[in-house]
Order: sequence, then structure tokens, then C-alpha cells
Amino acid sequence: MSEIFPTKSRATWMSVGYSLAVAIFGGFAPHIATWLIGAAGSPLSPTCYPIIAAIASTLVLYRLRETAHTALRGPGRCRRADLSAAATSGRVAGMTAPLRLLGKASSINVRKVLWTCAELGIACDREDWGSGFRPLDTPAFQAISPHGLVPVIQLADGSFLRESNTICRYLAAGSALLPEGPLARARVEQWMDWQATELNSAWRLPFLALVRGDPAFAEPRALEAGIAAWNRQMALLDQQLATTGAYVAGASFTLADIVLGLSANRWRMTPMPHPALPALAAWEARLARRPGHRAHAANGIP
Ligand SMILES: N[C@@H](CCC(=O)N[C@@H](CS)C(=O)NCC(=O)O)C(=O)O
Repeated sequence: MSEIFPTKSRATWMSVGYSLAVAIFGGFAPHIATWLIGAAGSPLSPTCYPIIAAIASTLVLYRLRETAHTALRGPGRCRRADLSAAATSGRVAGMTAPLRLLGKASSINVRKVLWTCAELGIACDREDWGSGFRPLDTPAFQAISPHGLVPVIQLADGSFLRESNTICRYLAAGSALLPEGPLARARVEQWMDWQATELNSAWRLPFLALVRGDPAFAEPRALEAGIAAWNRQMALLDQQLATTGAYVAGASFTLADIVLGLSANRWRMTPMPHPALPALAAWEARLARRPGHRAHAANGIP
């Protein structure tokens, strides 16, 4: 019954519901029983009272959905209950439990998956693959993913899945991070796709020049134009956040906030002029309250 209520407040509402039911229906039980005996003239008539209560409870229980192996309702956190469920069965069909994730923890795309796992309470077994660790241009990794990039996850049937945003969508299916209705879901995905295309392209040059120190990208005029283009894209995000006043796709935290939260962290940490973007700054402060953001996004790595 506790699952009727949002995760954050279920203990409160269960206690209120239980106490009110005991006080009202239990407290008046002797009076109602006496009245029933008097009205019906039979000492058995008080049994109608629990029978009616049982019918009402059955009708409510009948309407409840099975929630096993789905994320708890309400704002996502790394939750113990989810973790144990995920560790034994996986939260979506085909998933290994714990999830086998290939990719170094410093990669911005691997961090999307790690933050998503933290939000959903998915136990994750990560292996270090990528530059500085096990190489991606070997036959061993090519057999896993010919694209030669991380992250990659392994599924229960032994096959692999790549593309960070796709992996996040797969893991979050059926949870509050990815709404089920086609339009609500599309509103999340349009921002995820924008992150993977326009925004990603905009940061490449300034990031490689200013963070990686790659001289191939350091030509001053090209760099200036690159910084302006990146800032213009971030201003679009700021505009959207000013409209929602909360999260990227609306009032609730979704996968769009995860993938763009990582982008925003990279933007902040790149040493270049940053225009004041107040709605974006307020959103970053909102994200900073989430353990997954602290562990995998704003963790000192651009
Ligand atoms: N579109 C891919 C891009 C993945 C990607 O660029 N991965 C980088 C790390 S962030 C990579 O594998 N680089 C090679 C390496 O680390 O050796 C995704 O979103 O998963």
C-alpha cells in the first residue's frame, strides 16, 4: 500500500492514513456495532461492518499496479531498495545485474551512464577502457564495438550496447527519468539529441584548445569564434531553463538534465569567458543537491 504514495512522503502518508482509519473507523466501531444490533435486531449484524471495509480495501488493492523492478517514484536518488532489486534481477529486460560497463570514469559519456545508474540505484561493475587504460583500437575491443569508443554496456545475452544517450535511455526506460507518454518523452529526447549534436560540436574546438592544450586548435580567431558559438548554445539552454523555471524538459528531473548537466560542468570548467546565464546557474545549484551530480558530474573533471 505504501507504493500508492510518492517515495519521499510515503511514510508520512501511510502513518496519517493508518492513524485516521484507526481513529475514525476503529474509534466508532462499538457505537456502530450497537446501532447495527439495534437496527437489525440480530447479534450477528456487526459483521457487516468489517465485510464492507474489506470490500472497499479489495477494490483499492485491485487497482494497484505491480511495481517490482521499476524505479521508486519521486525524485531519483541512489536508493537501497532499488539497488538490491537491480542487483538481483536488473531493472530492465536484458540487463546484466550488476551492470557491466566498459569505459574510464573520467569520460564525459561514461559519466552520463554512471550518473543515470546512481539515480536509478543500479549496481554497476565498471571496467577501465579507453586512453590511458585498456586500448580501444585492438581486435579485442573492436569485437565488442567496432566504433572504438566508450561507454559500452554488456547485456545478459552477451551482446553489447553503445552510445551513451542510448544506454541511458535503455536503463531509464519505465522510470521517472524518461516519461512514458510519446510527447513527454520526446520533450526529453529533443534536448538529449541537441546535446549529442549541436552542443557537442560547439564545444569541440575550445575544449581541445583550452583544456587539452592541443595546438592544432589554438588559432586565435578560430578559438574566439568557437568560444562565441559554445556560449550561444549555452544561452539557448539558459533560455529554456528560464521558461521551465526548474529542469530542462519541465518541472521534473529527467535524463535531459543528466546529459546536459555534464555538458554544463564542462562549459563551466573550461577556462574562457562565460556570460552570466542566471537560469542556468540556478539549475546548476538545483543539480548540485543530487549525490549523482556530485559524484559523476561536478567532480572536478571537465
Ligand atoms: N557518441 C558516443 C561518443 C563516445 C566518445 O566520444 N567516447 C570517448 C570518451 S568520452 C572515447 O571513447 N574516446 C576514446 C578513448 O577514450 O580512448 C557516445 O555518446 O557514447
